[in-house]
Amino acid sequence: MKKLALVIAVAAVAVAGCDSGNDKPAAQAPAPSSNAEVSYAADTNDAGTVARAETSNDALDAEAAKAFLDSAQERLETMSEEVSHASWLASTYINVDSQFTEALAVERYTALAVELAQEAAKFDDVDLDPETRRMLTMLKQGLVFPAPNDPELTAELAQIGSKMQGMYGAGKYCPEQKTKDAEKGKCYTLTEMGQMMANSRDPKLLKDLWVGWRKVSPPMKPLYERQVEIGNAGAKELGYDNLSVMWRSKYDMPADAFAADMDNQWNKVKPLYEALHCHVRARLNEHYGDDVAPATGKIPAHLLGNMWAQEWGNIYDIVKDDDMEAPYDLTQLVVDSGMSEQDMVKVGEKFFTSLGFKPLPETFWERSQFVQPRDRDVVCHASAWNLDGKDDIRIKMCINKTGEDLITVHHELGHNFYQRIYNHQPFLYKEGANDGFHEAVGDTIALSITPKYLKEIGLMEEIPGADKDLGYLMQQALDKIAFLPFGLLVDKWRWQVFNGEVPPGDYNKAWWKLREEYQGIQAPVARSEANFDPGAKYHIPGNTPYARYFLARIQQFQFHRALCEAAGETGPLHRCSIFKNDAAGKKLRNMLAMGASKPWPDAMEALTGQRELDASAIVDYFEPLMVYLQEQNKGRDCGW
Ligand code: X8Z
Ligand code: ZN
Repeated sequence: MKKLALVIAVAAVAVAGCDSGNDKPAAQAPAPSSNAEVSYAADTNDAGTVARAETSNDALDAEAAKAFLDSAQERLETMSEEVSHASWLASTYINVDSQFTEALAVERYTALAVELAQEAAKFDDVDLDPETRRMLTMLKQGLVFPAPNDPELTAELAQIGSKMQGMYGAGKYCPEQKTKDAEKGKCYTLTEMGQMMANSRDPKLLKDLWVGWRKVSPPMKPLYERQVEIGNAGAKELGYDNLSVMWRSKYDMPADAFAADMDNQWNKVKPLYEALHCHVRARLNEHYGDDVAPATGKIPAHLLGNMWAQEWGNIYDIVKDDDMEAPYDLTQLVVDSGMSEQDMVKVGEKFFTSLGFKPLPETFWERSQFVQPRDRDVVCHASAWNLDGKDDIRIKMCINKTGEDLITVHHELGHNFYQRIYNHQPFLYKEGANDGFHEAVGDTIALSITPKYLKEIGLMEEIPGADKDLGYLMQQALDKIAFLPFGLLVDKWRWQVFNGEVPPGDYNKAWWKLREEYQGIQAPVARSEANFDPGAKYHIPGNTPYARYFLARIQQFQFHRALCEAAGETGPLHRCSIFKNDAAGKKLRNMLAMGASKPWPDAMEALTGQRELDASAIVDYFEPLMVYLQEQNKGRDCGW
């Protein structure tokens, strides 16, 4: 998700109008939990006044911590609502005024959040109950890019954020050559270029668009460099070695253990990726020939149907066997049904309400952005927002009538339904169990968009036979499996940048090293440090951490498996749909309502019975495809 980057960038989620707690004196705060009281009682006898004073100080500190948290949450809640509205404007009307307003709001919010985070650190040595300790820790970790305690740097950081976001959102490319599919003199938005990357099979145009879009980012490089510098200084003031450590510390385990778990999960799914890569490369070679798509080595990044080569579902037609008919073409179904962009969102809403979620509020329909406005620049990258921490939920998209966007609609709605179902939690817990959970909800639902489901909602007439399953799995793998190394490497790059391992002079080189190593792809033209290719991916200028998407790809299959079990489905996982299933709905709703109130393994356990990430679910789901790929790859020289 991108819960508005800037709110993500500064803290939890936007909320408003909490009831009380601000100036509550410590004595009126809720009673501190056991620790302080027990030790007070135990120490009163002969230790006399000293012990009494010490323990009562402890008790006072515990109470002070709670009072502080009450007040901090109320202040953040109020101010985050202000930031949300300013950021919504800046994302839906990109101009100097909206950017100015947003930067000012972010600056104020960041200053407050930093002040409170530093205040929270004063309780580090106080003996506190686990709940209070957890909240204080979350308060310290709430910022994505903390500023140091310096008004000028805080303002500079906020301005850089708004500026880069605006540069990305307003980015366009105007081809210099006329080609079959592109006109000379016309300027294309990223959304339009994305469609052309998906549908064109003209390698010349694909390369031109690939190179052209990346002209948006070199001017961002000095800004990014500075942003990292200031953010690192902010992280240090909060007690972290650097931003890399801070970013990796948000998963209820030590930072290095988190990075190790990511690698561990990757190693489990890597054979699947390597098999897919090998097969796709062979098919591209058959389609384009040696000059454009060599049979060995790394795949040229412009041929995979996506601007970043992160999901490959758009080249299904090139990859499939002649007789590998997919059970459906989702884009065709959307187009044939004649549905509008808003209807696509209604389809998504219906799935959630079938699981017992409350329908979306009227304001959602009034305030969301579904289509790209014709007369102004907006940030088209899909996102889901909760502006007031209650019911002012919205999505912001530039929807195309495609299967890909129907899935993205479900993804975004997953964020909104999650945000709404935990909106009774205190401010600091109005978050996903971790950010991977947030990204996984809508995707989990979308795994239930099976032929059986599509027939049930009237989009398909017949449920195809099992002979179409392989085509379905191939389509799914081209998106889900192809994404995994990309999901992993984006933050590997940022972590190296943050901890200084990669200096600014090597930004682009390090990016391509990771792209080549993990994805086995390569740039279609020579790159240098005059380019800043990471900046051409939304989440870099948008400051949205990316490890969450990798986690979500693993988790969503775990969630899907558990929900299908709850629904009593016994067939293959790829044929299971939980549409209208009460038991599955209840399980999902209960877990989501926890928000971030418990460490994520508790939430995972509530839904799946497991306390850990488990890649076996995704591996099992694709097992029949893996058998097919291994057969196909016999005699091929796989790897890169
Ligand atoms: O950014 C997104 C969502 C919004 S949170 C559309 N995604 C990542 C991306 O587009 O790069 C979803 C999949 C990965
Ligand atoms: Zn998302």
